[in-house]
Amino acid sequence: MKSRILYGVLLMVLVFGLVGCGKKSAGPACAPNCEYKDMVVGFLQTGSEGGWRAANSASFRETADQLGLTLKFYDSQNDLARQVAGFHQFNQDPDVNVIILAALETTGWEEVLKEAQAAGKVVVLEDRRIDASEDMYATYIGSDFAEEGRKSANEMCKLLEGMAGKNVWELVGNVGSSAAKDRGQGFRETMGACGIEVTKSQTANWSITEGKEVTEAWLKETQDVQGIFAQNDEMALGAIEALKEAGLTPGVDVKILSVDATAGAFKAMLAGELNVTVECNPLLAPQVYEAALKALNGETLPKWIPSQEGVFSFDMPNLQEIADGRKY
Ligand code: GYE
Repeated sequence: MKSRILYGVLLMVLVFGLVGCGKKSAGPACAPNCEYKDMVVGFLQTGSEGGWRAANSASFRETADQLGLTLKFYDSQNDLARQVAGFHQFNQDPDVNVIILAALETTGWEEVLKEAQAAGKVVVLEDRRIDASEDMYATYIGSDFAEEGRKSANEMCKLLEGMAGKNVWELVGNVGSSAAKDRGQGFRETMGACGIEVTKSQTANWSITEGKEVTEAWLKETQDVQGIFAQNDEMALGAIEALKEAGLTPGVDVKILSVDATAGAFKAMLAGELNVTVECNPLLAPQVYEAALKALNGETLPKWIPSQEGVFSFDMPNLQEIADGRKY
């Protein structure tokens, strides 16, 4: 008798288990043999805030043409509400089977992610990570921003070696973004190794203009600063302008380090005004589209595929040659 009850229970678990696993909508008709030509991608880009972003957008546009997939490009104009609205729009679009998100901020995505899952859309995160359950997206492809912060602190320690004071000013990106949060965290984890103190820190929203304005205001308060850590190249270029207008020599009187390694940073390093730039690779589209196609065909992916990056300094002997060979 007991064995019959156990058998019945096991059978019910199996039946409800199979039915229950149908929570997600069925995949696309082409699966498991989808090709790039079958992909219709809704791409939610942050905006167009600087050189890194321009290179990132170009990577997605050019690679879409090369692979023959359909790209629906949505410019969120650096407005979070607009980016969420765009996500809703792609969830309602019957043609879109893949959504790629470069999230302006880490929070606020639960509703649209659930909507996408119910609609059977593949979601891939590029560039920026988000605070959401890993089962709500196929994978995240982007840099280890905390490692970029640690690299920045290590390089700043080298730049300030032997100096009595080690006061550093930090120009922060969009405060809600994973890039800003993690770079700041990584820098603070490592700066103590050489006695660096972050004496001023404020957002300049990734921009040249705000980088200059914030640095100008700080210089009116004090000139007791030995280094500036700018979380992207554009803010460093703004700080360089402010230092020059205050009669200081950037790269000499005040050491300057930034992140991204865009063309603007190489130009400033070649002029001796920027000391170091930590690379952050924007050319992510080939990896992202490949991962999206695998997910469309039902493959399970690692939840993070980190990009590989280097460090460049103004005193590298072949800096001009490196600059001439770069794509952005
Ligand atoms: O550093 C900055 C851009 O998310 C890594 O966003 C990207 C950052 C990059 O605005 O220049």
